[in-house]
Amino acid sequence: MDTLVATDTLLTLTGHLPGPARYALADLQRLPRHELGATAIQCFSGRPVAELQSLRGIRLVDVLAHAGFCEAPRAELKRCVIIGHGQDDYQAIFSWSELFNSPLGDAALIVYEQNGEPLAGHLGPLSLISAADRRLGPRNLRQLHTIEARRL
Ligand SMILES: Nc1nc2c(c(=O)[nH]1)N[C@H]1C(S)=C(S)[C@@H](COP(=O)(O)O)O[C@H]1N2
Ligand SMILES: [Mo]
Repeated sequence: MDTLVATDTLLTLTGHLPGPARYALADLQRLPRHELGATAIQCFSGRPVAELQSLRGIRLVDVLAHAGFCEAPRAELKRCVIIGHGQDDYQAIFSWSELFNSPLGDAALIVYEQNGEPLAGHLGPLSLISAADRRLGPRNLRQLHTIEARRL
C-alpha cells in the first residue's frame, strides 16, 4: 500500500482491513478515475431529486482494494458488508458479492465532482452513488466520510 497523506483526510476506511486508511482528495485522485454521463437521481418513491450532466470519481472496489480489503481470505470477504457513512449518520450498504461479483460494482462510485465542479455545500466534499440501482436516491449518500468493511 502506498504511503498516504494523513492531513486533509476526506475519507477513512475502517473495519475488516489490514489497518485503517485515510485518504485526502489528492490520494483519491491518484486512483483510476471513473466518469458517468447524464444521470437522473430519484427517491425510491419516484420523486425527482436531481438531473446531473456528469459525475467523476473512483470505484468503491478500487479504494477497497487499495486499502488491502481484498487480501483477506475469500471465505471472510463473502461474509462482509461495506457501509458508507454520511455526516448525518445516514448509511448506504453494499455486500461483497454485489460489489465484487455483480455488474453493480462497476457503477458504485465515490464521487468528488458533479457537472465538472467539486461537490458543493451539503452534497460533499464526497458522495457515494450506485448508478446501476433502479432508483439512485437511496444509495446516493451525501457527505460521505467513512467506508466500513464489516464482517457479519
Ligand atoms: N447523507 C445523506 N444522504 C442521503 C440521504 C440522507 O438522508 N442523508 N437520503 C437519500 C435519499 S433516500 C434521497 S431520495 C436523496 C434525497 O435528496 P434530497 O434531500 O436532496 O431530496 O438523498 C439521499 N442521500
Ligand atoms: Mo429517498
